[in-house]
Amino acid sequence: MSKTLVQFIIEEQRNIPGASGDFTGLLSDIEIACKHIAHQVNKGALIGVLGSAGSENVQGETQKKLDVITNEIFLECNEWSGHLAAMASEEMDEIYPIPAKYPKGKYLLTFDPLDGSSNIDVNISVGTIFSILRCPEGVANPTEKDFLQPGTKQVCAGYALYGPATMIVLTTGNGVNGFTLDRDIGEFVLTHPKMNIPADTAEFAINMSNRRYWEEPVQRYVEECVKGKDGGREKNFNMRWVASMVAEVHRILTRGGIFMYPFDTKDPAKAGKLRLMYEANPMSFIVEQAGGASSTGRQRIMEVQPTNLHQRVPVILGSKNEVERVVGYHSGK
Ligand code: P6P
Repeated sequence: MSKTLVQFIIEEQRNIPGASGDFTGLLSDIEIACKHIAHQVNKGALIGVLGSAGSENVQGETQKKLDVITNEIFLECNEWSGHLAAMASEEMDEIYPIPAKYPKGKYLLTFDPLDGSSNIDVNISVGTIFSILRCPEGVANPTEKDFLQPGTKQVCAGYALYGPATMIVLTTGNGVNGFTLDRDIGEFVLTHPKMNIPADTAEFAINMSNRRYWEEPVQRYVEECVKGKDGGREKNFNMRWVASMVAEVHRILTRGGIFMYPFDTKDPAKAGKLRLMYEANPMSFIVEQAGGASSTGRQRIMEVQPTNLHQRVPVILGSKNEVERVVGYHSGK
């Protein structure tokens, strides 16, 4: 019989000295939230959840109905059980303190409840991204600054992918494992143990319409990929762009690749498009634990010291040898 996600977490917990079961309970709550979201996403038009909510989020992006619904699901599934001291979401400007009527716990949770939601109305895969940090010792009522920890401080990172199959992929710092939702038993079961990213690839992912805004090192790297053997590379490349980071990262975990949302001058106020705390950091933890690399082009993403809950960073992640090539171009090699 396949190992369920809860069984896997409990067995993992036995490897963590002093683990209280708090962490296992938190992951179980997150799993339930992802099951509810999978249901909403899968039903889509049948239950009237597609289309715009008619509101904007803190990012200035028009919210889909499902952005709002999935954010509420994450809050409701995780606020009551006493494992968290606070939460933070892409969809909320301020942090979400645990209501006084519930016990507080020792973890902080950041999440993007529905990443790639611009795809939801056209039935393309979307996902949820989450990251778990420890609440600083002795902090009973955390504020935004308590969340501003570098990615190396994450105790867990994961995503749910709502695609042809619904999956949860996560790491607790001991490799990366993938679980597929078996709707017959209502459980996520282990289907992709010890996921690993090949060090080399012939597939790159970037939004080419931004080419004129990129810095020279990225222009050079992408040009070489496009030219392939005719441009000095030892092979020809293929290109993908799904506009759903979870789908892109999952493809890379499955068959390798490099994903880039680099710094661009399209909007000088933004260092890139992707958010550090609930997109770049969790995905970087997963990618590194699977043997890949993740950089801003100039720095390991997980070592960036956050200054703002919703700050953005350039993202270059995936197959180690290709990421290192792009980083090398940034340093003039
Ligand atoms: P663009 C989705 O909105 C997202 O945050 C990531 O999931 C995705 O990789 C990127 O933005 C797509 O951005 O500019 O191509 O629409």
